[in-house]
Amino acid sequence: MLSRFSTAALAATLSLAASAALAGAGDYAFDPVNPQMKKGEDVTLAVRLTNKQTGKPVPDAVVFKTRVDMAPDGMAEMESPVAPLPSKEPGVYAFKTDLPMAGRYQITLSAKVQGEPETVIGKVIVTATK
Ligand SMILES: [Cu+2]
Repeated sequence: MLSRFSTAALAATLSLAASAALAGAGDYAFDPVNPQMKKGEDVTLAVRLTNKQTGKPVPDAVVFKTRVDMAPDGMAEMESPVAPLPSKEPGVYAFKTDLPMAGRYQITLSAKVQGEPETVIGKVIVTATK
């Protein structure tokens, strides 16, 4: 039978295990390099992937799915084509896309990070200006 103390210790152990399991994809954040940019065709959109625990950029991630649309302004159906561009800086991932009208665009990214079994999913918002 468990004493009150060992029950507490067990609970603590279980919650540690749970947070260790959760410490994964949520440890990474995508942020726009330029949160605001001019609208246009064939614009370069760059996002930075950071490890929130260390504050360091995360290089060599494989971004395998990217979607750009105007969901933040109620135009989720307004999707732009996206093509990857070579990275100029470790931890920065660049894409060629179209921002045809002024307003807010959401970039949804799915990435595989070295040593992280979970898929890292990021949503980044940039504003296109006239
Ligand atoms: Cu639109």
